[in-house]
Amino acid sequence: MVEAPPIMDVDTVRAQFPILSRSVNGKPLVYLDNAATTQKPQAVIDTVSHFYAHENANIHRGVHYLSMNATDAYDRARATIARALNAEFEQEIIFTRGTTESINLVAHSFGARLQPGDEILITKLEHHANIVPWQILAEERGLTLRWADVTPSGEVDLDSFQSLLSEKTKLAAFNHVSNALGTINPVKEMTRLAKAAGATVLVDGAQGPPHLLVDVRDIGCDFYALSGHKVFGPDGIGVLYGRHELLETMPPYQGGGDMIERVTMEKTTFRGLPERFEAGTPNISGAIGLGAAFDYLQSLGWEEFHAHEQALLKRATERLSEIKGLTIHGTAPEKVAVVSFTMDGIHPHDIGTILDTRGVAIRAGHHCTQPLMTHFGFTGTARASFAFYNTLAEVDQLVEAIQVVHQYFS
Ligand code: 7TS
Repeated sequence: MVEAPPIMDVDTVRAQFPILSRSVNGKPLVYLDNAATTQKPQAVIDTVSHFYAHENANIHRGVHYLSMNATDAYDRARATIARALNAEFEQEIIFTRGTTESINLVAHSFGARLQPGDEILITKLEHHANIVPWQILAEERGLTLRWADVTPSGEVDLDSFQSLLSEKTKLAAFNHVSNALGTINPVKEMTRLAKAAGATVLVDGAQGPPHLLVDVRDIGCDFYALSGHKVFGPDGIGVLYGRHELLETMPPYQGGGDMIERVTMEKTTFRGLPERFEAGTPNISGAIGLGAAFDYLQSLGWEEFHAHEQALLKRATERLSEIKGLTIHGTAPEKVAVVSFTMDGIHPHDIGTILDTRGVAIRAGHHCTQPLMTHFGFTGTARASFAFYNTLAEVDQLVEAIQVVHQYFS
C-alpha cells in the first residue's frame, strides 16, 4: 500500500512566523508576495539575535574564544547548506550577497575564459539577474547571447533550447523555477542536453529551494545560485554552489582580506576554496541565519509542504479561473504555487493597490522579466505567490479581494 504524504499542520507552522499574525490596513495580513521575499520563522530570528547578543566576533582572524566560536558557527552553516543541496564538498558552497551576486561572480570569474565568438545560451523565461550579467559580459568579450523560446503555456521550448546548442555554446544559464509564471523547468534534462554539447551549466535557483528539494548532483549542474531571503532566511546573504574542479580553475572575483595566502609588494597568492571567493568580512550573521533557515526547512520536509502548496495552487487556479475577464498567465503542468494574472481593462498596479486595502499583499509589474512580458505582449501582471504557511482560507480572501477590484471598475 502506498502511504499518503503526511498532512502539514499549517496552524502550527504559521505560529512560528510572528509577522503572519499582524494586521495591515485594519485587516489580517494575507502575505502572497513570497516570490519577492519570504517571511522568517522564529528559529531564524532567534539565531541571528542570539549571535549578536552572545557570539558576535569577526571570523578567521582571531585567536580569542569568540572569534573561534563565530568561525565554527559560520563553517557549520556552510556544512548544513552543502548537505541540504547534496554538494559533494563543503568548499563548493560560496557565500555571496544573493542570487544576483552569485551569477555576477560566475560572469566575472568563469566569464574570463570566454573568447570572441563563444556563445551563452539563456531562455526567454529569465529574471534580469540571469540576463544582464551575460549581456554585459557579451559586450565586453565579443560573445553571442542566444535565447531559447518559451511555449504559450510558459515552459522552455526544449526543441528551441536544443537547436541553439552547439560546440560554440560555452555556458547555458536558466532558472529552476520561473519567478514570473511559476513554471518548474526540467533542469536535469536541460543540463543533460547542454553538457552533451560541451557547455558549462548554471542554474538560477532563486525560486527553487523555497519550494523544492534541490539535489545539485542529481541535476548535474556546474553552478547553482540562490538567495537567503527567498528561503525564509536573512537578506544580503546567498549561495553560489560550484563544482569543486571548476571553482578551482577560476580566478578570484574580488580582492581583499581573507582571500589571500600571501601578499608582497610584488605579488599576491590566493587561498583555496571557499575563501578565495569570499573577500572581506562576510555577512556572518546572515550565513548563520541561512544555516538555521535550511535546518528549519529540513525539519518541515519539502515533500510535505510541496503537497500543501500544490493544494493552494489548485484552489487558486480554479477559483481565479471563474472570475470574468481574468486571465492566468503560465499554465505549465509542473508549477510551484505562483499565479500570475491580468484583468481586462485594469492595470496590474491598480489590482495590487486595491488588494492592499484588504490586507492582501501581492506584487504587480514586470517582475524583472521584461523580455518575457514583451514576448507575451503585456507590460506586467499581478502575481500572487504562495509559501507553505499560506492557507486555503487565504486563497479565498484573495478571491474576495479581487471581486472588490471588479466592483471598483464596473
Ligand atoms: N532569479 C530569480 C528567478 C528571481 O526570482 C530573483 C528575484 C533573482 C534571480 C534575484 O534574486 P536576488 O535575491 O539576488 O534579488 N526575484 C524577485 C521577484 O520575483 N520579485 O522580487 C524579486
